[in-house]
Amino acid sequence: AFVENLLKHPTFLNYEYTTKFIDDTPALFDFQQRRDRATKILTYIAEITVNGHPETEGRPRPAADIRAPKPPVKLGTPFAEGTRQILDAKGPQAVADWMKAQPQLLLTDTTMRDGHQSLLATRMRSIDMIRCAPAYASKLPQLLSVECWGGATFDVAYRFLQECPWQRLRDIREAMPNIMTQMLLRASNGVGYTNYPDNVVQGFVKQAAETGVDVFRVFDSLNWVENMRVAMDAVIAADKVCEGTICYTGDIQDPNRAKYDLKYYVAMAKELEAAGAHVLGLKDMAGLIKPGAAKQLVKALKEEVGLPIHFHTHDTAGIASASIVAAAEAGVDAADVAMDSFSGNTSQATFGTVVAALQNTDRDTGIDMAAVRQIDTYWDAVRAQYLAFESGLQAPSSEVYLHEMPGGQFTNLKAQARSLGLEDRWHEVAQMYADVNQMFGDIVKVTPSSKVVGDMALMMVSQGLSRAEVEDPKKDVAFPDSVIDMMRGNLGQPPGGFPEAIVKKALKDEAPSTERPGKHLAPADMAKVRAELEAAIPGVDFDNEDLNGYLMYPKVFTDYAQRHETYGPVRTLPTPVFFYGMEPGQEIEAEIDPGKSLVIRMQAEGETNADGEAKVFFELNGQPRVIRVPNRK
Ligand code: BTN
Ligand code: 3PY
Ligand code: ZN
Repeated sequence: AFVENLLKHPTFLNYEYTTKFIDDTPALFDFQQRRDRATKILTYIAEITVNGHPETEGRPRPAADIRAPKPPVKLGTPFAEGTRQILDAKGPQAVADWMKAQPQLLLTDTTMRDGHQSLLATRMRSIDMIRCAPAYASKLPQLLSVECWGGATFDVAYRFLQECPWQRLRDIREAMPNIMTQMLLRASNGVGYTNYPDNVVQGFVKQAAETGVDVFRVFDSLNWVENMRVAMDAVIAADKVCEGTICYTGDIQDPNRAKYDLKYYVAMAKELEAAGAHVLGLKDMAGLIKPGAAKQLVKALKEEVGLPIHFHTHDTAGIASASIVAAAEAGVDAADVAMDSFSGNTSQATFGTVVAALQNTDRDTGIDMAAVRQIDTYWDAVRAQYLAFESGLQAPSSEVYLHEMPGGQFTNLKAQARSLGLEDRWHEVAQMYADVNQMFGDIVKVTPSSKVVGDMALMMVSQGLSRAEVEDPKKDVAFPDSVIDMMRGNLGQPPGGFPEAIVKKALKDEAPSTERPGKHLAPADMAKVRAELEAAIPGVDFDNEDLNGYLMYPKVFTDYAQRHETYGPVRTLPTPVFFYGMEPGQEIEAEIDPGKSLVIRMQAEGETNADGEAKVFFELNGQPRVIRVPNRK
């Protein structure tokens, strides 16, 4: 059961011992280890109780009496077979054939990835996902997939949530064994912001497939198929579903936006089909597609390519459900939705609404609305715990047709603008983002290219620079590093290349490369990288998942591993405790060892002594414990 596995992962075990010590003193070791972990977790709670969590400081705080999220079913509830069994028994091509043979619109639930990425700055913790996974298995076995991994979640898990993303994946997989798990992979950019060597991308895909990803939605941030092949081939080699994906930008119905017209998308779809995709992804990351365009595009793609089509859009302008219904009428095979309380605005269309809209039509999803409501009741309570990460966006915004920011970036860029003191000038940032896009030649804007456009726009607004000034060959402009990197060709090539003048302005006399970036990157020397990691954090055995985390994000990973030495497995703490610590008299249970829970009661916060140390009094399984932490307030 997942409860027992919650801490089985070496990331949580290996940090605590040296192998020799176990061999010599097994019984003592068990006891020591448990005691050690308890002390670490109490240290974390004491630290947060006294000093607060840096991430929630100064942000709105949930009321003390919010409803605790209660999972709709227990682990072990029976479930029907689903898409996962098709994949395991017959392989990815059989999944694609099955998709095309279904009359109903198939659905993917994105709550655990894009939903919270787009609404809560990706801050949802694993425990809140894992607890709901059995409900998906038993109540929604007809789902095509559950998107629960990749995109920004990988980095945020280590960086801000102090958790191992691989363990999250393993636990979700185990608690939901009948529905395919799905991840978002930025092709050669992995789950990062830069182009990685081919062997790093290959190794990452292999590990993700082993740990539990079934469907890989592979896209390139400039729509360059050439730069998608390494990742796509690795997915195909792992016998998992390769969803080769088109990023949608512009407007196929607008004759003034001819760069990204119907012909362009059909040609790219054919390239992806030829590259071996099992499924064609249509990823409208900003929510720009309009219902009429969705209908026209899906119809053309269905006529011109043989792949099942999986449609992803965002509700930023409030029109995503209408676009999905239009796409369904045109024969799209599957669409992405988020559970109601994690839907709308910059997130996906609303699950229950799409189900209801198609009831009693020939695309009826067959999904039980009562199941949707039960699962949504859980998510609604989860969302309330993350009030600190709400973006403040109150309503849909047609301004997206101007700036074209991806749903996942929108809230992030707003927060960045706020931290630069530009919150009141948001509309200028939005307009500048559109201007920068044109200056760069009208490119696809999705991670990481969207971050480059965002960096440039923020720089220009904060320094009061206009597009004309930046383009003026006589004016000296200090470009952000990310812009210089993209102009060098390090993210690959957009259709038609970057405008020569802006490349020259950014690179001065340096010549850009127009070849696939991975072609020139030396393969990572895995033995050397492992040695480097082990030197950075001595005394720990790192497994292949850890190594892959380090390869994507060296500093983020080592910081995470170092904090893990101090705080232990904080992933098992309830979310309010993780972000706010405990109140005197409060009691919680936290699993500290496979199958072993601790009862932690916070008694009181004592006085801070002359050395600036605060004492926090706990009861741990009924035994008094005092933890001292520096009081930084
Ligand atoms: C995180 O890094 O945000 C997750 C958990 C670790 C936070 C602790 S709280 C005290 C100390 N100060 C920080 O900025 N991080 C750690
Ligand atoms: C990501 O790459 O994280 C995205 O969500 C792109 O839409
Ligand atoms: Zn998205």
